[in-house]
Amino acid sequence: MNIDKNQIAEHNQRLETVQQRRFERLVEDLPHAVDIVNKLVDFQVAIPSWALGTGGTRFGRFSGGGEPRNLEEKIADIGLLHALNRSSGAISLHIPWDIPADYEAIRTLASQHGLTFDAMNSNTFQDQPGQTHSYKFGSMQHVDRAVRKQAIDHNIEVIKHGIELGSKSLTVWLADGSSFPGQLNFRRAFQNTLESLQEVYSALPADWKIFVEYKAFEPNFYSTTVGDWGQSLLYASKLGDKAYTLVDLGHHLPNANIEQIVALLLMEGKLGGFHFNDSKYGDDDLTTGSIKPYQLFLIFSELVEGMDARGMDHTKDLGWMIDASHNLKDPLEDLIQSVEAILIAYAQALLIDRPALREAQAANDVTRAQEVLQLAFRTDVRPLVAEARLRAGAALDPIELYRALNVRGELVKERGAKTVATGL
Ligand code: RM4
Ligand code: MN
Ligand code: MN
Repeated sequence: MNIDKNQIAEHNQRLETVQQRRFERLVEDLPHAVDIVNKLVDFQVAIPSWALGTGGTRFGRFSGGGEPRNLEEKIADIGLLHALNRSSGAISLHIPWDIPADYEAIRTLASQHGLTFDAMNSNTFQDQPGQTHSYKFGSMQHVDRAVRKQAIDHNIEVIKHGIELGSKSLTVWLADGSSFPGQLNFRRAFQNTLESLQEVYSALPADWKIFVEYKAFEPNFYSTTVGDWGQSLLYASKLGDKAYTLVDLGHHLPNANIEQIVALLLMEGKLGGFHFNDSKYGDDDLTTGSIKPYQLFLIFSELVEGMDARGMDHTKDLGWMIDASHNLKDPLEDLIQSVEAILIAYAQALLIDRPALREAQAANDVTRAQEVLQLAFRTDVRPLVAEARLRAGAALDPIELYRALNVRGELVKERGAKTVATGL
């Protein structure tokens, strides 16, 4: 199925008067509103190929039907999303779930939908059919050099697929760790992992980045070999200039101050990428902004402040990606909501009166500092985000249009009710 420009135009026509009124009212109080809208138009968030099917839990999986059966259909789904919001212009692939059979055809298909290829993801957390060595006891950390070598070779193969597609980065998330005290020698595990990553690093093209993603626990529950931002930063620093830390919002211990982590990584020039999602407990992979929108805003506040302090380009200098996959909502509706939440938090962060905040901080005026932040957070910026969509040729209300066009119903008709996308 395709969504054409006329369908979007008709939908927008119906909602435009109300939007105009809301936008104009907001502009009266916000002199920089148009600058913010322009920044929102430019901001793109990559969609992970594995978020297009209904995510399972370890207790079950309830497919909503019409799930993409192959890479082509995953691209088509993100194409629909991008047509609706014009903010999802990239796809992030996971290998071997998404090995392209024909690079040229896949590149063409993606560009027809206005999509580029964001970070490539390797997978050494599952054993694949026919694989020589098992990753049961880890991959890059493994005590056996042959297993490590297999994991290294896999990552190099992922880079090769990425080169063919025009990707510029590799994200490495390792499930490596231990579940029982005594199982691992921590130093040995770290050294093995570092050496393995070094071999992968030396296969990176000059204009590529490698993102080292950390996670506090799961699937291992006693130790994780890239367990937190400190460990990730150690690896990234030892690897070199092309290596960065990747922050996945769901990968921290409860109540971690993620905004502070982000600020310091940016200060060190070592924040590379971001996986957005939300969570109550662990790596819940819930819709971004659904549980802790204030935290998301505070994170964006540090992102904007830290990027501006280094003169970074908001759209290009960090890898922005959603990493969510849960089991209740229609995945496309979930992604529309996540992208919207990200743009709202970004817009609110852009609204913060920075000079006033700096002044309050310098004067130890704690009350005022909170007022400045919360004034931005409590501003309803949805008309700005909607305006950005309108100007970019997207739908004013993407979920409404998605439902009005019965996109899921059409996908079920095309693909069947029992299709299961590759992924978790
Ligand atoms: C992990 C991590 C990775 C993702 C896998 C599927 O928890 O978030 O980024 O590639 O899940
Ligand atoms: Mn992730
Ligand atoms: Mn995760």
